[in-house]
Amino acid sequence: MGESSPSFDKTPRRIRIGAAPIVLGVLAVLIAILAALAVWLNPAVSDSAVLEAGGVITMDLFMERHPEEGRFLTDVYSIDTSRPGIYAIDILRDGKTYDCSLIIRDTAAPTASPVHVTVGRGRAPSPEEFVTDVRDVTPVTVVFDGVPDLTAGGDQTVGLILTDTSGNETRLTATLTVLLDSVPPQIHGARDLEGYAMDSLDLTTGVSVTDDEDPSPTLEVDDSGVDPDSPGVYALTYIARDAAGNESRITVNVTILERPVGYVDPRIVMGFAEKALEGIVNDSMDDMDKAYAIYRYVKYTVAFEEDSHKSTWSGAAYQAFAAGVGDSFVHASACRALLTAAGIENVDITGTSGNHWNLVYINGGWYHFDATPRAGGRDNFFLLTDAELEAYSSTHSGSHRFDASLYPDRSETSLQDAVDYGSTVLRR
Ligand SMILES: [Ca+2]
Ligand SMILES: [Ca+2]
Repeated sequence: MGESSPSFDKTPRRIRIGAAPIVLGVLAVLIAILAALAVWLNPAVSDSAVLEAGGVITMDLFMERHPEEGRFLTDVYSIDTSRPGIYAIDILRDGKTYDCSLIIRDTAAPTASPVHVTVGRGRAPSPEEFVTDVRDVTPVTVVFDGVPDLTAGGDQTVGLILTDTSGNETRLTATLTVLLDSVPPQIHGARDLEGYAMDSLDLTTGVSVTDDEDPSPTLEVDDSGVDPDSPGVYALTYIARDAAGNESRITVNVTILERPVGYVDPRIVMGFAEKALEGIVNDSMDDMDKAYAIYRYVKYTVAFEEDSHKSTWSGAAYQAFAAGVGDSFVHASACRALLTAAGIENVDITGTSGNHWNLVYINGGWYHFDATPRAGGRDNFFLLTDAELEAYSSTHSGSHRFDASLYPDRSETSLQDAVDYGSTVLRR
């Protein structure tokens, strides 16, 4: 039995010699499969990639290794990456073309800042009014999260939902203030206006607005229908609004006049008047002192001559300041400029004989004021009552008769005790 051992030993040796190439072949196949599997699991070019909306398409989305070796055959710059979707992209690498897909996803929710909204009764605000600075790569819709209560006055919190086209949501809150004021504001002092072509019209002096609730209602002037350079009659509208949105309107006529020959811009005249005032009044004077200084200034520096620019008061006043001579219209117009510059209310008055002088408001009443010098210079007309003026007028051919109904009511209290016409100052 022991002799049979050698033949027993040879048999497995033959088997081992013959099996070696098979094992190697199997290993080679296995390696090849593993290699193919590795390439399949981790290809040189991925057949799909994902990009967040708004991003930039780059080769490394498709190739982990050596993206510089790839080239886009598709014009990727023509793809709007703000639009989610699946896009076909061809890539060339190592002479081979790969058909790939780019998936653009929007996973970022919108961002925005809340806005405090104030409305009056009866106006329903839109949800969009409550947000500003809305950001997202896709369009965003805004809706209320619950309906605001427009019947409740005061502040309330309003919920808002912002949604992008991919369904990403952002919720935020804002404050809504509802004003229950329903009374429109009142406009005061609106009146018809008149001016000369090419001048800037002062549209708001003397016009004011008040409201029952709003401490600072707005005043708007709609002068879009006024052509200030062309003579004509135009409509101008004052529009007042309170915070609750209540509105009131007053429309007035603006008459633009042709500039007469020799027309002088009133602002030029007021410039002369302010300069003259500097030399004759000071802060220690009251209105009556100032009026007296103006009276004497015009009476003694503007000589009398039967000549004036009759067309406009500003032209006549200009003649007084520039030429220092003129008739009663020139004197009264110079007084108007000086009194106005001094802040003293005054009104032009024209007598039935064509004589001109002023009414001034002093010590709570209106008085006659006529600084036109008369022959001899002895006649004086500083703050006269109707009776005092008539005493002169009746003995001088009715020089100062006038239609009393056209002017403010005059005071009947004489101020003449204060006046010494020989003195440069009043008795006080
Ligand atoms: Ca988004
Ligand atoms: Ca109101």
